[in-house]
Amino acid sequence: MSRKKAAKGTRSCSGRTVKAAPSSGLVYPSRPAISCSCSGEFHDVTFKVMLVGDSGVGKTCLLVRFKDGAFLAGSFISTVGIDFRNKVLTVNTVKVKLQIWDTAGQERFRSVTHAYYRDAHGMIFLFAWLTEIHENAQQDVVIMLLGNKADSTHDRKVKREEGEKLAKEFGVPFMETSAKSGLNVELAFTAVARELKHRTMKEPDEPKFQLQEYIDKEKVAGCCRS
Ligand SMILES: Nc1nc2c(ncn2[C@@H]2O[C@H](COP(=O)(O)OP(=O)(O)OP(=O)(O)O)[C@@H](O)[C@H]2O)c(=O)[nH]1
Ligand SMILES: [Mg+2]
Repeated sequence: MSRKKAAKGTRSCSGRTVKAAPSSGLVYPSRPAISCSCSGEFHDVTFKVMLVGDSGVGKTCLLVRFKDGAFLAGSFISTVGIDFRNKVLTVNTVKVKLQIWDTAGQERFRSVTHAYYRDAHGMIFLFAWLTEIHENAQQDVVIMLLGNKADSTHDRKVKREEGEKLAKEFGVPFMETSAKSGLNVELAFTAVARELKHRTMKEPDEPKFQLQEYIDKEKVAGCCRS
């Protein structure tokens, strides 16, 4: 397998303790725990996926929507440093654990969060940081671009067409999401899990998983109500 090694067959629970950044030795607790990521659920394979993007684009909300099915309304509490949650998905009978890292978008944390990119298997970008993908990520990392806040014309900063253009330029898949309504949130993470699982556990005669095709088939078009 050409991929970076994924941890296989563990039953252990990694807990919610945030690891120190490899280069800085710092530990950054984030907003108070909403639920414990320690499910202890059995899984066959684990992948590390990063959520990256400017402050306020909705990374934490997207993760909470995916993990807990809820929307964090109310005042915006910016993430401090980095945090992670685990979620186990079933992909063709294989239990895939995604360890999803929620990075802080604020400039002052970038050196800390960059340290975590290196061993990531997947990266989900919520606009704006695409140039950094190629500087910091491994060659074979799975990348996806999301335009979040598709529920609102007021809050979203980038139009769908701009997102599509940007994604085309960088050759990465793109879709619109909304942490608020839940639009395409499950799909975004599932698509990354499927691609990673396929790359890692591909049968010799199995056709290549087409990530963009899968997204195009499954995604729901965004709407513009606020
Ligand atoms: N309308 C709308 N608002 C959203 C959506 N996702 C997030 N928000 C709001 O956007 C603000 C920022 O959301 P966060 O998820 O905390 O942003 P973040 O990207 O984690 O920001 P940092 O932690 O600073 O990097 C909050 O006020 C959310 O309520 C969405 O899909 N639709
Ligand atoms: Mg955040």
